[in-house]
Amino acid sequence: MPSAASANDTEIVYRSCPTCEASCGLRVEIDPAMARVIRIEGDPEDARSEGYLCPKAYAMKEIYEDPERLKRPIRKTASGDWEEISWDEAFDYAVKRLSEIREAHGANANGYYIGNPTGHNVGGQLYLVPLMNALASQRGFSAGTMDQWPQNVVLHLMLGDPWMFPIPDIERTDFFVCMGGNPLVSQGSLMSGPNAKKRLRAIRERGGQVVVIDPRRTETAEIASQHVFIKPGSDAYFLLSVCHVLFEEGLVEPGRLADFTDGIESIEELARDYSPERVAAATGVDPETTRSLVRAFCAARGAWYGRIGLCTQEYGTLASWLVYVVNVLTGRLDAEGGMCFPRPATGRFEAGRPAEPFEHGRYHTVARRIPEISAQIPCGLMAEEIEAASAGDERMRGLITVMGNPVLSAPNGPRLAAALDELEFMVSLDIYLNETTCHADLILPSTVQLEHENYDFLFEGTTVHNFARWSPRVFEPEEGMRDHWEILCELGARLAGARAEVVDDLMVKGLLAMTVGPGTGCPDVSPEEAFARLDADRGPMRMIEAMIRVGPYGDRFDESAEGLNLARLQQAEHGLDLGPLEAGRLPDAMPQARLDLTPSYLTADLERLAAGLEERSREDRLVLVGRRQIRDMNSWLHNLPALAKGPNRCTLLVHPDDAGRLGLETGKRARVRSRVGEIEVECSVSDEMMPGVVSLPHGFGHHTPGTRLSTARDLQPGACSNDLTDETILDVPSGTHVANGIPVEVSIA
Ligand SMILES: Nc1nc2c(c(=O)[nH]1)N[C@H]1C(S)=C(S)[C@@H](COP(=O)(O)OP(=O)(O)OC[C@H]3O[C@@H](n4cnc5c(=O)[nH]c(N)nc54)[C@H](O)[C@@H]3O)O[C@H]1N2
Ligand SMILES: Nc1nc2c(c(=O)[nH]1)N[C@H]1C(S)=C(S)[C@@H](COP(=O)(O)OP(=O)(O)OC[C@H]3O[C@@H](n4cnc5c(=O)[nH]c(N)nc54)[C@H](O)[C@@H]3O)O[C@H]1N2
Ligand code: SF4
Ligand SMILES: [Mo]
Repeated sequence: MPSAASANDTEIVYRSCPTCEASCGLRVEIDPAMARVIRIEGDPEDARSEGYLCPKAYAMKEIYEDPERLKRPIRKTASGDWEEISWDEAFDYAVKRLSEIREAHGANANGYYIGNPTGHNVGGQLYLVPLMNALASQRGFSAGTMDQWPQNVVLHLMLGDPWMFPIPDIERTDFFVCMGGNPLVSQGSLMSGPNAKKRLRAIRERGGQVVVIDPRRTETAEIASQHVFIKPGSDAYFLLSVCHVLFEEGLVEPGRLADFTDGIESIEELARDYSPERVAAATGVDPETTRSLVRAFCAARGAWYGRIGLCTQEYGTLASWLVYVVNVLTGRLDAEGGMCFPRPATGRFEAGRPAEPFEHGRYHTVARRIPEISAQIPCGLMAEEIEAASAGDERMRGLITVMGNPVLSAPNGPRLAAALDELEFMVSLDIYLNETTCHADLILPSTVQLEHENYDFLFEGTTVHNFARWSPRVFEPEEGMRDHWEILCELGARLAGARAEVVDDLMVKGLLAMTVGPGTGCPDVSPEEAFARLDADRGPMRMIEAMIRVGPYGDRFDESAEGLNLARLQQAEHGLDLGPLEAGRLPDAMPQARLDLTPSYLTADLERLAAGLEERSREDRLVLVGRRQIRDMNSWLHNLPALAKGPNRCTLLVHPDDAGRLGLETGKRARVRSRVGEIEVECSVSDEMMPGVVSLPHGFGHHTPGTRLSTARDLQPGACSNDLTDETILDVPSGTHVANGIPVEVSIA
């Protein structure tokens, strides 16, 4: 609740911004009587963000005020209009239709797609469980297969935990290598930390170096010590050449990692054929540049980092794996100033948790027999799994989308949009009637950020500096609105024939049964006692309380002790600073006893890589990569005037040489064509691109009739880059789509 009164009957509320991973601390000035936001500023007392904020901080205000956001369940009528219905009717309708489909065609006839904002909403994340359990469908899709899935696969195999990401210790590193990420704009992904610019500048100010390896001279490259162009999709070759040099020049020094790591020596053999000279034609990187980079990295206290440009490419798993390999060979994993493991207050990365086996291929898609990987199916295959022409009787007939807009964000959107209309039933948990949800039969909207409390759950596990942060609800939602977790829990419970309160209690009790009582780290309290002592009401904060009290900083259910509990968390209105990243957390913090540097599941893919080298060395095709911009967040902030105003942002960047050859000019329109589609966009000629590479942001293309996104349509309609993304090309071991390095033809429109 509002914490401090000031003059003019306004109040100041401190909370974090849930829009991107950085989770900046904000100071929100409100008029409580009018339920209005007066201004949003950075919170100077937040130790992580120190007053920083980006233009997207205003999204919280503008989403809250957006007249087009949905507040009540709406159902599509027979004539295609929408009618508001009560929550009870809405849940009944969804449960009836999904159950009918399941009874007639089995559990797999229903499927689900989970979108990105789930990770920014603690209730959204935790309460997927009852819904998933109740659906019991193998048809699970998420934005992860357009994102970090290769990294999950690699970490699962190497450490035993797919979610324990090593994060660059950028506060202490002296040499930061950044591949396939643009933290100045994204604010760091899997290196969550506000004000990436200041943090990266600080490396250089203390005499260190920042090296960016990217097919575009990005905003991050502009402030780096060195920028190296690399051909899209060739990073695995390049990283093998880095390993080659490390062995050739006697620079392999894993240090203490050698005590619990298997496979270090095998890398020498695997990298033998990949000298910098041999891969130069494929990567476009001059061999001497590679060699001097490797030497300089080894001479400093470095962190080698790779992000989405390395994931959503043809060899995404190998490239992601090799980044970790380089850090292990040089002793930089789990070392100060290297790649470290955060220590979340919820205790997710503590010693003693069991390793879950990596599973894949337990079932396959119907249309083209593509295997599941850790229960994920590539999201771009949704269309062919729905189409009767592709999947026949075993097709997907019912779909739940949760905070996702796959028609714009997943590959080959037009095919998906058409397929969605073949579904027998579709329900979307979303706040907008957008390009995806307009195909639904029912939309269930939640409260928005300022109307519910939050805890930065996912990103305390990916942060560059340990912290814990609770955010209060700023405004009471209007009568009859529901939080996202309530919708998930109710839907899951009703599908299972249970009551939501019972399901909610069982979730907490199930958690406590594993974490307190004899044989646990909290042996003196029984699960029943612990449950009775929880302060929070039902819902996600009760789950978080149960976690933090037994976590590494917790009070172990002893209120007289010093440790963290709900009250102490909530009192820390600027967030709790839990110190810099710790080194030396391995091997204890990983569920596997030993770190497996060369899992055969990964090394098997080296054959595919080897087979592609010759063609890559020869080719001179034009390829498309993505581009994030500070005012966008994937597809969904374009309906907010403060963020959508200004010039057209959906422009195609083209190198002057390519532009000259193709007759393109800045401001002129270009036609971009791929195997699957064609769009028209405005050009911008710039030598920030590598010759042969063009760049286009994703998440645009707001012109679908029947949506309620008038601001987006008027101010930033753009065109959708994923109309060009070929859904059939996959990074094989992870089943991740290739959104970077798409072959395209460009001509004057
Ligand atoms: N070409 C290309 N495509 C890409 C990428 C790329 O780099 N290039 N990046 C990929 C990545 S990394 C990601 S994460 C995905 C994102 O893919 P998605 O998650 O599918 O797409 P978003 O655009 O983030 O859509 C978010 C949806 O959540 C809804 N929403 C937002 N807040 C709330 C809320 O509080 N409650 C409810 N109920 N709904 C809410 C919005 O209305 C919107 O419909 O896109 C991927 N697509
Ligand atoms: N402003 C803003 N911030 C965001 C988002 C947003 O949409 N807007 N999205 C959020 C989400 S969901 C995510 S997942 C993160 C992603 O965060 P980042 O990983 O930092 O994402 P990008 O800014 O897309 O940076 C990807 C970079 O990879 C480069 N690249 C493309 N192909 C290749 C390649 O083959 N090799 C190499 N070496 N580089 C390549 C691109 O040129 C680009 O500079 O950002 C988050 N933050
Ligand atoms: S950088 Fe991210 S967390 Fe910080 S204000 Fe911008 S959108 Fe919010
Ligand atoms: Mo993402």
